[in-house]
Amino acid sequence: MSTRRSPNRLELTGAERAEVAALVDEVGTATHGQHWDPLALAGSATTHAQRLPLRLRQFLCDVRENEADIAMVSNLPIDPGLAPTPAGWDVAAKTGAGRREELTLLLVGAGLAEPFGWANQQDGRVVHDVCPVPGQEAALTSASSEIELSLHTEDVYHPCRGDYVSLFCLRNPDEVGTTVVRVADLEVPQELREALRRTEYRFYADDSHAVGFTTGVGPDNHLDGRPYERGSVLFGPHERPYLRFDIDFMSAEAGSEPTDAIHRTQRMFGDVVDRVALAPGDAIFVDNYQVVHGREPFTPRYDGHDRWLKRLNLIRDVRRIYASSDRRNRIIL
Ligand SMILES: O=C(O)CCC(=O)C(=O)O
Ligand SMILES: [Fe+2]
Repeated sequence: MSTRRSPNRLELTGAERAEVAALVDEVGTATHGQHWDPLALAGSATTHAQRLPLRLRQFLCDVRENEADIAMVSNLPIDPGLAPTPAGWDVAAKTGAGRREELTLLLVGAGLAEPFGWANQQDGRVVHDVCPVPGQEAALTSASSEIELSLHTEDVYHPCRGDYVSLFCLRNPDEVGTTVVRVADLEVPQELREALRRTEYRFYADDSHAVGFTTGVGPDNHLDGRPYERGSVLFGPHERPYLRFDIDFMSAEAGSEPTDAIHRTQRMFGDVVDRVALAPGDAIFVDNYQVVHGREPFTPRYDGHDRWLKRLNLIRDVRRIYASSDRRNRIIL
């Protein structure tokens, strides 16, 4: 890992790692045996998480209470017989590649907040796979590789977007960096701050949700036809504001002050961007209200040894999802 400013970090001891591995195996066997049902597991993960090592639970509570913007847990268990990196999330879903690690992330994540998913993302899976996919090298999703994934708020368009996005690293042989910008590191001039608090920005569904809507073609109207929400870029407490941003999936009226503010903000990111090269066994918890994240470009291998992360979205109160729906389900439709 290399960072300009180190995040809150807890490195598990060998004994703690073994405790986590034993809990994962016990929960995996006791609750489901051969039948893999992460959605049901997500519903009981908070209870199971109470049996994680005490130091880990305290660390996660501290992160939550103090609104730490980035937190990292290292030395989590990885199965020595881990499957080759799959060629996409659908392959992982079919073959069960990295299931034990999915459960590890579910349990540790549930120590911080509540797991949830999206019906139109990775087929409604709760834990996602992030790996390079042949043919998607230049996509605007986490399946990309050869282009930079621009700094973004996860699921920027949605009022129930995660409070945290968590990424658990299973492989990262070329030490490819996850990029991060903390809102706390931005020195935003007063007039720009005011422009960013205006509420006329549009935030659109990104390409990972691109199911069930047709979009315009071409760089200028690729957002046409997508669901969007209006809102501000900066919001919340003045002394510690929250941020919502994704240059690829937001807009404001052409030629307006907000459009200028979007581009100024994107340029400011360049001055304070940091990188974290996750190593196997690292799980990072990125506060999706205080940090935008992305990824450096890399050359995919497609030989089973590629970079591979498991990803889990976490919300502080899953009832916000129930209340915005007519079903008691943690998968957002
Ligand atoms: O690959 C990464 O490091 C981050 C990808 C990403 O933005 C995501 O999975 O949400
Ligand atoms: Fe992301």
